[in-house]
Amino acid sequence: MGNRLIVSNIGLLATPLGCRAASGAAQGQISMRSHAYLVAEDGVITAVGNGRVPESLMQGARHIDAGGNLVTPGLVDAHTHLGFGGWREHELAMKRRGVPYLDILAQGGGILSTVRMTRDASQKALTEKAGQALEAMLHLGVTTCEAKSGYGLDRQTELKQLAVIRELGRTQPVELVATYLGAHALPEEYKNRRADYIRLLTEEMLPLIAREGLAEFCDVFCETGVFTAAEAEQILRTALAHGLKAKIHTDEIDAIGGTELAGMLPAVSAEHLIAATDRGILALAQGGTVAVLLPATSFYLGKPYARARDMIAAGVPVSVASDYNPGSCPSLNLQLVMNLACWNYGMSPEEVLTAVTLNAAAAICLADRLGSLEVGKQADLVIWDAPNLDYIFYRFGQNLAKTVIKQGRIAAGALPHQPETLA
Ligand code: IZC
Ligand code: ZN
Repeated sequence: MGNRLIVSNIGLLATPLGCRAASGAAQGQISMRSHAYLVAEDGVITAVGNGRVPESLMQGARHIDAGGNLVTPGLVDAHTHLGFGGWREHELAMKRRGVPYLDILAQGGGILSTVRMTRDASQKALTEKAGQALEAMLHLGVTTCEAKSGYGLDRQTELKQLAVIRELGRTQPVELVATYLGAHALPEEYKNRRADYIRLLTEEMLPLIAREGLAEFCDVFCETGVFTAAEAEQILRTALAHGLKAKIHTDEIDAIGGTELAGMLPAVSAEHLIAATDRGILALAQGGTVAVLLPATSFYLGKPYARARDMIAAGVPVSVASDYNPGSCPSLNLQLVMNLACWNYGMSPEEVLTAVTLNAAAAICLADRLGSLEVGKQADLVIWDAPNLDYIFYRFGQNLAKTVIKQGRIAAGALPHQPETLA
């Protein structure tokens, strides 16, 4: 017999179902099973049932009593800038005076100040810092996380950032998916040589990263004063030709065509979308592109909230993610993000659950294995300190994840009840 885990006495097992992003009305249709149990063998779910666990299954199993609590899939954070040197609290006073995010960047601050600090940091220091962030995320219920580079911009530091992600993927429980974001800003040393920088990305970095398998996705910050939609298209088409998959930061501040590009390529996901137009939303629906919305960034930058309801109505699968980064969202708390999505996007708790599980998994092309609790999927789950799904949107502001299980093993948190292991 394999390595069997049984989670019994689940008050409510709430999960979306399927191996693809859920869109439209289906985003709010989740399976709610009362008095449930779940069985996993070698980290893969082999049974989900109701009532008492059959005695035959209990023999030799590791057993966790969920204490009548809510169980959901492990949370997936589909958009983070996980590894960076330093912080940017020195920008707080400027932000409070109303200096816009893009003005700070244009003055050589913002992303470019984090680039300087990341170039100066050792790989060891970056690994320790990002590792601490992942540990905090894990305790909040996050079992999988996308992580972007983009604070090196030069060859050496981008490779250092990707090496940090790779090392952490091997040494701590949160599963990581790496994204190359060399097109995050034009580095200062290329100030008057835009075309040269794009050539560095397309002719040197992307072929190298693809060849060495250092990232699965390529992302571009398509925004006023950063990269145009035409530049984003050139970079992302090159990435696709090398076998990477496409993501795009677009319509965070201004709508300059990146969302239409995302739907046309199509990109796997388009992220931010605060300023998305009707045409952009239609393009995402046509492309089957996942909208990754980042409400904590709207909160922190004092920006409007993305049009999540219009996107859902148009049939765009919506995910929500943290955007953890030192500039526009210094928080990694995905539970806070879930609450903001509920109250500021007008999404139902069921829609938000799908957004941070199945649709987030789809945004990183892992929905065949992650994002729902059903036979054949990986046993990544959270036992909450909550009796039902509404409760985690109601008791906002504190960590309600109690026990976090990654691939069939307890990765964080206390046991809800004393474990009752049968010999
Ligand atoms: O460091 O400001 N929007 N990239 C695009 C960011 C925010 C991260 C940052
Ligand atoms: Zn971002």
